[in-house]
Amino acid sequence: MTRHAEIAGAGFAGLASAIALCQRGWTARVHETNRELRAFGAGIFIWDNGLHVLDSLGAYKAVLDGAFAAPVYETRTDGECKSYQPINSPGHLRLLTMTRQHLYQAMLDAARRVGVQIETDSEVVGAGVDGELHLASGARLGADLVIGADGVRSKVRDSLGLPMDRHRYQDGLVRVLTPRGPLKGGEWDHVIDFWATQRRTLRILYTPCGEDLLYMAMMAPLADTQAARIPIDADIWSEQFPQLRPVLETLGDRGRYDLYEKTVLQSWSKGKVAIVGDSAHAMPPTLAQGAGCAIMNALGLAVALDETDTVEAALALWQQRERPLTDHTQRRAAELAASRQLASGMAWDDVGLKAARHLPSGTVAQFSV
Ligand code: FAD
Ligand code: 5PR
Repeated sequence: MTRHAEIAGAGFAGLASAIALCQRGWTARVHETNRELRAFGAGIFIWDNGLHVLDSLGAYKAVLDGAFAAPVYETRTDGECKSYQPINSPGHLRLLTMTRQHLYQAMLDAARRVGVQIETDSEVVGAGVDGELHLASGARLGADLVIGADGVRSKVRDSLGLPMDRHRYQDGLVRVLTPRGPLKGGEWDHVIDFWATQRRTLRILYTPCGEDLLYMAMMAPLADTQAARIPIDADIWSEQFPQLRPVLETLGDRGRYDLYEKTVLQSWSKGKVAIVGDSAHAMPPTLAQGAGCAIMNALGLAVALDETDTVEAALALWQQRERPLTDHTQRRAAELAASRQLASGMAWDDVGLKAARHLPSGTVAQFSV
């Protein structure tokens, strides 16, 4: 008997879940509330662990083709080098940067190849623990497994009344993509985490995403209404980061500000419903592992379903096996967000890199290409 999953949300978690299930003989239908399938205009970092998952999902080759592999990740605070980490060379961790749309398209293509069904303009309002997905249209869809991959404001999660802690932080990021302009070659091919702590604390995570595109994650406290504003005030930011003025002046009204937040669920499942990705474990982006953990756990869920006789047993095994690493990563990301310790080059220790070094369930050490 073919088993069937109904999935809320065609983000990274929903697509990864659907692909991994279809690869294992399930059918899967994903419901996306938006009319169009696309990711918003920012960049994203994917560490080794996430790359392994993408390989297992059949999306790695397409991701590699068009992603950027910076040779170095630096932290510079008030002009002083705080860390200088080689990446992407033999003996070092891999950390690719790309646009969200690039990653998303590679996953969408992989999903279509394995027969994932995607319904756009299909809003989910909740779920039933016996395996039902509830749509805004009134439809109730039965399934062997329901997955809530509907992001940080998950309606599936909330409809189940799963106990949850939510935390918001003082800082957030304006994220923006822009042409690299004159900032190319040499040090401008590095990822550079620029911090300025004099007068006001601001930060720009300067991230090449390819030959021509630059991603900037611009951190400002929510309370700094001048810096957290869109359109970006090129003068305020250039005063702290004069080297970046040529690109800061090109931003126009682009960018989106999101506050750091964290949600911790008591359980990632109830009955035949699993909660995957940000809906289960949103975390501050300080370790760049939100999507990495989301797709690891999506794959891990399909692996657990393969190893057990019932969905309930699989959900228990899945959480027991996968949750400790995500909890660890979320805790460390939260500490870094609250303390601003990244300004002293603090992320590159065994604690911070534990997820990046992990070989996820359902993956093999050797990449296929
Ligand atoms: P989402 O990406 O939020 O997807 C949820 C999907 O569900 C969306 O398509 C949404 O439209 C849909 N949806 C929502 N509600 C409904 C509904 N009711 N019915 C139907 N569909 C619905 N992670 C990294 O790994 N690396 C990074 O560099 C990184 N940088 C980040 C920077 C910032 C500032 C932030 C805030 C996060 C960052 N992350 C990063 C985290 C990463 O973006 C998230 O962890 C990841 O997007 C989670 O994927 P998801 O599929 O769980 O949720
Ligand atoms: N580090 C990385 C990152 O992508 C972000 C942060 C830290 C690699 C956000 O994009 O602190 O926000 C951060």
